[in-house]
Amino acid sequence: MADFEGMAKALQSGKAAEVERLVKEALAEGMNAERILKEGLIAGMNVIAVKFRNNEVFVPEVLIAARAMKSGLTQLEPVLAKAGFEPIGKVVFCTVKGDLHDIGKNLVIMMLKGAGFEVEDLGIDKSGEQVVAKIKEKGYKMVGLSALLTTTMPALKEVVDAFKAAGIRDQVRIAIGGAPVTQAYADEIGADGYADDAASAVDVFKRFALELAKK
Ligand code: B1M
Repeated sequence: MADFEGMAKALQSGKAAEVERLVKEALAEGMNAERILKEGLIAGMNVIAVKFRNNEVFVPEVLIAARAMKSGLTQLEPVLAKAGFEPIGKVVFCTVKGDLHDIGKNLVIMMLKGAGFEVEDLGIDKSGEQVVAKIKEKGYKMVGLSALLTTTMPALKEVVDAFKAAGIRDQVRIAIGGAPVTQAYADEIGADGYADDAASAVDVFKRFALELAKK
């Protein structure tokens, strides 16, 4: 029987090799990959997300847990792809034009992946046109944007405006975040959501997924 609890605990402690071993063992004994993902890896990451929100763990612990999650995901991905596993949502994420900060973005992306989202990471310094092009190419409907500088906050609006200019603003949900960003700013520029940390970002994208499923 697969050791889901052991997997979740090893992930929380950042024991990447242990997670990899337990996932491999579970697959070898024929355990369903989706169950391993949900009951082992995502379950472990959810605990970290809650602790992070409550200031019980901090950025280094989250990054170490995320690395352990990645080692498990690497084992699962080929099996999940073959089985046609449907993520709960698909997101294009980047840091906006002029901004090179990516630690927070990477953390949010790791949490999103940990929660079962598929994320296309466009990287840093990306314009509205680049985000629109990627959304069109992939057919995704959710966008996450990070800005860490007051001087690059206007670039968040430029992405929202690029979707308007492309005539597809109503087809996508856009969430923004980053240290200087606020809910008031999100409202001002017409973004659909704002999150002040990685755990809240997961909640925002879960809300988006529900809204889009109803459309
Ligand atoms: Co820069 N930098 N930096 N920096 N840097 C800040 C942001 C700054 C506040 C430092 C300071 O002066 N006190 C300041 C900005 C001031 C301002 O605009 N108000 C600043 C500055 C001025 C600069 C430069 C201009 C410095 C210079 O060259 N003169 C320059 C700009 C470069 C550029 O981007 N064009 C610069 C450069 C750099 C480094 C390259 C050296 C490095 C970045 C390395 C990297 O990211 N790979 C760096 C760093 C490390 C910082 C600080 C120290 C740390 C940022 C960080 O990673 N925090 C930062 C000071 C600080 O924040 N205390 C600072 C940890 C991270 C986990 O938090 O990114 O906030 P954060 O992400 C959080 C939330 O904000 C949220 O979730 C994350 C997890 O909880 N979140 C989202 C983030 N994105 C989200 C998106 C979402 C949702 C939530 O979407 C839905």
